[in-house]
Amino acid sequence: PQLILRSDYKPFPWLLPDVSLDFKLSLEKTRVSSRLEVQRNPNAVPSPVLELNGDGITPLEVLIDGEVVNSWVLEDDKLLISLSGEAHAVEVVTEINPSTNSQLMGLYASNGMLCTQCEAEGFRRITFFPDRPDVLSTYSVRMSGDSVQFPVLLANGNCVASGRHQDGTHWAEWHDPWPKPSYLFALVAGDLVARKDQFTTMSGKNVELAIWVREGDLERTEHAMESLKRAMKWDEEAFGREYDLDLFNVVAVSDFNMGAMENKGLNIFNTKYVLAEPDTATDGDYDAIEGVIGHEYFHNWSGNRITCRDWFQLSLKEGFTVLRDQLFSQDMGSAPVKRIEDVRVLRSIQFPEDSGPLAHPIRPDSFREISNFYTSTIYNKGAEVIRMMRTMAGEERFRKGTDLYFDRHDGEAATCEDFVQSIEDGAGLDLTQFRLWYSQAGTPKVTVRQEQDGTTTRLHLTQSVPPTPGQMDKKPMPIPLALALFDRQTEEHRGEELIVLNEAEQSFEFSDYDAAPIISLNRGFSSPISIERNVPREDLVFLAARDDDPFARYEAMQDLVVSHLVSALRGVLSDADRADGQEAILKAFSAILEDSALDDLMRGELLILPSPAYLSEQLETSNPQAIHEERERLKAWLGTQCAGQFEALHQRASGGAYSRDAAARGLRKLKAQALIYLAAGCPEKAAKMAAAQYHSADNMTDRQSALIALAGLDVPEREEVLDAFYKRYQGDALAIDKWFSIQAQSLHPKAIEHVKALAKHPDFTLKNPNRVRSLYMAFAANPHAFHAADGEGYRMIADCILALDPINPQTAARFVPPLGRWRRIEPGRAALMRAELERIADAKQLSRDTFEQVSRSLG
Ligand code: BAL
Ligand code: ZN
Repeated sequence: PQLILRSDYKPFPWLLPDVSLDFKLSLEKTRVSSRLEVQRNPNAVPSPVLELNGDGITPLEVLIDGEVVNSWVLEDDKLLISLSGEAHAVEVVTEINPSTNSQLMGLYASNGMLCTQCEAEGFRRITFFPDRPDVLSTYSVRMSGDSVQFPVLLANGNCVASGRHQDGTHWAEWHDPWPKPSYLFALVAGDLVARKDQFTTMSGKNVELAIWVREGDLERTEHAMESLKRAMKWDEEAFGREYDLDLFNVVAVSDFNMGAMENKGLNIFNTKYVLAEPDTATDGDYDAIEGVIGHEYFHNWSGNRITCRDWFQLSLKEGFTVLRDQLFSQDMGSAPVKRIEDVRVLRSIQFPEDSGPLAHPIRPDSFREISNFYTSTIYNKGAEVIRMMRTMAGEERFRKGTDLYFDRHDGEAATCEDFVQSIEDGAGLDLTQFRLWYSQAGTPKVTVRQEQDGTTTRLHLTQSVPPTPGQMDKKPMPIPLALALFDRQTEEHRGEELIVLNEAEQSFEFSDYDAAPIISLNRGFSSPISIERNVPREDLVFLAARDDDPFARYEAMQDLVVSHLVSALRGVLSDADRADGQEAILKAFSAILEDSALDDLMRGELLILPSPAYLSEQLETSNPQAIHEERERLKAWLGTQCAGQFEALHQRASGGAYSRDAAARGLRKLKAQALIYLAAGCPEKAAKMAAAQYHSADNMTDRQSALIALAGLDVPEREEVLDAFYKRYQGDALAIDKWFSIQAQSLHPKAIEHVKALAKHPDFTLKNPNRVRSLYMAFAANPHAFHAADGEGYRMIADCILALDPINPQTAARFVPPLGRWRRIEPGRAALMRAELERIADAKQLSRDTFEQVSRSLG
């Protein structure tokens, strides 16, 4: 497959101001007639040929200005039409079979309904089109189909007409007045019902809201609707953005590659991010729904009104929209907890990506298959990069920058550079050097040395950005560091400061400290970097107990645990050191357990140990099973030492009536943590508590946390509760996904055998992405099972990739990164991982998606 370069960008030679599409809908044979009004683009190099992308389709008929013509050729899926004049009407007819579309890109059938997914390059599977984000058109869509099978017909924009034919079919016409690229096109036809509501915008316009689902799911849409209204209001207040159509539709589908999709006026969602009621959705699910509903809605401005010039600019819309959804969730709930959760995702997913073979800058320079670049780097690091600009500018000036961006580029297909320039101009910030964050991959490493000279404290900082594929030498980047210096005597600091490290080596001085202060650094995670510094254990214990920045408090706790576990894994921990390290962690733990000023959501957060993925990042190469064992050993020790406290905590947290307020959610989080530690330290007691919690639970959060604890234990209650869960939720796809993933990710020594058996379960199918992920993504994230020394786990993931690739390449390729980590794994396992990648590479007819990921991983 061809390598596409960012530097090759050229504007499309033709403009397509208006597009009309006519769909004769049927599950097996949908006929699509398109009419494109084309004009020469005065700002592009002229071409006598109109080049339209296609993918797996053939033209049945091509007309120019109403006449059937033969002046076209089909070349490698591209339809090349010769045009002589300045402007023409080009019509193309195609036929597609939605029911055999297992890739779930383009128009496909899901449980008897029809829906679309066009980002990034799915529209070309529906009709021939310049399927690139910088070609903006207004769309008129006519659909007709069986009125019993498809009673609801939806597309982007507003419904302008509808009616019935005498043969029992019906039709609807939709018009979207806002010019958009083809990736934002959407259509839905099916037997759906809606929760309807309204929203009045800040200028007083009324917007009809509807969330469309299968009939039995209507009860589960209240939270999504409330989240949507909150998101609409928040975007007006936080970013001055008002909704711009009379209608906003959301549709939930159970077969979906992504989480959701921001099609103009017609968001299509994975059911996972819409449906919630206490019996079926955890607190985490509720939060995720609020976040994703917000995210897709916010795209209406950051993505739709201003879209991307080309796919290299993906982070322009995704990084910014992730930041917007993060800030929204921070404002709706606990800001510190949300910040910690976001950093945890970054460190467990994006940091490993940035230090592996698939590392790429947030604005990549090349790709073969754009689907492979919907990554944590583009999304989460992209958000962090924009967050740094916000930190440096301050909220008010940052808002001036975003206002300018929205004003300046409304209606355009823009670039990351346009965004940075707008922030620079609007916020009054010099971002010359900062632009390197867009072009350099890799997580910067900052080393810190603290020196006390009389009453002067000096911080010597160095930075380096590690080499990544295709980028061996890096330049220093501006790294904003929020810090506070705690006076040892008063145990207070004199206020938070922001310093910016922008050289390879730099020193910062702080005066009037009689003794070396305790330094709280990178507060709020002001920069997405890793920090290397030797902080005395007692200072970390102090910060974990006392820092007024909640993130820094969490960080101190993490550092305490990470440094202990990493020393143990490096084999440099004497018995005495081990005992001292454990005691320090215990002291910090007890302070957290006992601190009456802490809210329980935050307390629960502080008790979560660093993830195995983050721990493995601290080592050049690692044995993931050894990391797992060392981490479990600490957990068991803490579980035993704090058994009484955890039991008391569990007791305190049990018994209250279900509520979704922060206090009740905090208690459920504590129950989950208590069971996790007790299961490690006192398994029999934990099994009884977990089974009792399961049976008395009135909500999914408590059921799930009980099941997670039990799934890892070899106790009689395990089977009993797993069966009870299955019977209770049989037929409820999202709940059964949890049943699969809890077992696949369990601590049970036989997890690998359980996964093999689950792959043969009648409810397992490779055709539904949620189900595949619930089994195999959970398994690939289970270090002790996936990294079994004999390579069985690697074989299973490779087999999954090979079986899934012909069905759904986009989803198959997402399973390659866990194997691609081989260079960071100890040599024995690395060889086994590499061998599996080579086995995949040798397969015939590999998709472009999987081919690219495997070849980069072997590279
Ligand atoms: N644009 C793809 C799904 C999302 O990021 O919202
Ligand atoms: Zn997005």
